[in-house]
Amino acid sequence: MKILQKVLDDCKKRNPNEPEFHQAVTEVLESLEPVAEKHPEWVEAGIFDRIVEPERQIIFRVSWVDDNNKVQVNRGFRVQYNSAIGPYKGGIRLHPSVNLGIIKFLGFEQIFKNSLTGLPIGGGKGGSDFDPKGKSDGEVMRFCQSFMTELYRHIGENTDVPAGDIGVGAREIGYFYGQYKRLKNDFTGVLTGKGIPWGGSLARKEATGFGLCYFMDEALRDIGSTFEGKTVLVSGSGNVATYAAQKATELGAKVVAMSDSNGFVYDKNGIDLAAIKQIKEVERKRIKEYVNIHPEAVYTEGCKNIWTIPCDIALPCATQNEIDAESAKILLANGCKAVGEGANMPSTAEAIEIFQKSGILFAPAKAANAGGVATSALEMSQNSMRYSWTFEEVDAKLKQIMVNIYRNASKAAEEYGQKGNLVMGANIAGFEKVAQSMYAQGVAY
Ligand code: NDP
Ligand code: 2IT
Repeated sequence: MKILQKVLDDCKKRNPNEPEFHQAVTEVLESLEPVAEKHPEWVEAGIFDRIVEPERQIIFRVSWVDDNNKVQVNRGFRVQYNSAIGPYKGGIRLHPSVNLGIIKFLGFEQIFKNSLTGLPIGGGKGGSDFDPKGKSDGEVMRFCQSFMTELYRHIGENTDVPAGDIGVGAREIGYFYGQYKRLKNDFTGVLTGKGIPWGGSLARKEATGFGLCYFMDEALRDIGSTFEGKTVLVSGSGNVATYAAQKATELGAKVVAMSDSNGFVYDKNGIDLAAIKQIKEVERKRIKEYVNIHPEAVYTEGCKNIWTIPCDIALPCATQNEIDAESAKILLANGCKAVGEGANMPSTAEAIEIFQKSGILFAPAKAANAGGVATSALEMSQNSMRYSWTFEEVDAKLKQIMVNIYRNASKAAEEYGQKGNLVMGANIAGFEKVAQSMYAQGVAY
């Protein structure tokens, strides 16, 4: 890197001790070096310096009372990263590992992902170090209400529209929405992933996982392959993992393993998704319960070794940096031919390099998992129209969006002389529209 090295160095210096944020920014800036060469006017206008700095970062106390009447304190975050092409848009993550650096990496990625969808949404992300695991519904409700009691003043249907992420599903969105409406006395599309009776979009729940498979299907066809008859590993067993596994199965693949943060199950007959949904979605229990329903399946403690199972296609759908260099090498040695990232940044930089050098199909998160936020944007459109589309209508739009993202990322890679490099293609295609918009809108003096 020549032109953008200083941008990266300054960014790291200004944001110390945020390794995930540095990782995300490094990858994007490395991809954008040829764009900086081609567009000196963007360098001159400080587009690269500006895009790595969030427009606004909100950090707040979230205090709530647990079931034993004890006061608990968590920290809430909302990073409103970039609004050049639309209102800030991105999920809320509730997980004990959440800190400002994690929310910034996610918010930064979201800028480019949201741009790739072709829909008018800016980038943002939020969350808290609250751990929903083991909490009662009442405790989760009181936490969510307290979180929204501060957040409501910073968001709005034309300002910032949060949604779900790790630890935030239909239950949490319900509690957030109820509190927002109570405080604002306003029924608007301020959150997405809402329940269907109160403004949610059909197919939003399925969208990230389905979209990942639509993207992979299109990319596989380009290299003369399909999901048909393939053995697939899906890490995680939450929202993204469940519906990725369902669509991969519908497309003719056999999903043989899934995981949670404690371990993984291997079922050589193909994972029974009804059992997974019952255990994880309905009962909120651990994936190891699966072997009580299917005694022929094998449970292994520890989630990393899921990548040691031989497969044709790997779909990491749990969390960041879940595939390291060691796992990447094992996947390749076992014959893996394609990796599609459902989670955000699930492969380390070293793992990505290993996949790319091997020449297998590698589909990066910000392109491959954009179906969730794309369908969130479709939910916003339906809310604005006060109208709703059928499941089939939303699903068809989602499919077309994923095909377009694949084609645009492939085209950008080819234009810059890196055919097949979807990491670079996605970063460039996502960036260009945002850069044009920032350039046109000028700098505030
Ligand atoms: P869920 O909370 O529904 O599921 C997360 C799954 O990943 C669970 O199985 C969880 O296990 C596992 N997991 C979470 N953290 C860790 C960890 N530190 N180590 C190992 N396993 C872990 O979240 P989602 O399915 O919504 O999100 C999964 C990924 O997809 C995230 O990276 C998210 O950012 C990304 N994503 C989500 C979108 C969405 O629409 N929801 C859209 C695009 C990307 P356990 O049950 O034990 O906690
Ligand atoms: O990472 C993501 O794209 C999400 N968690 C979904 C964000 C959204 O606004 O639907």
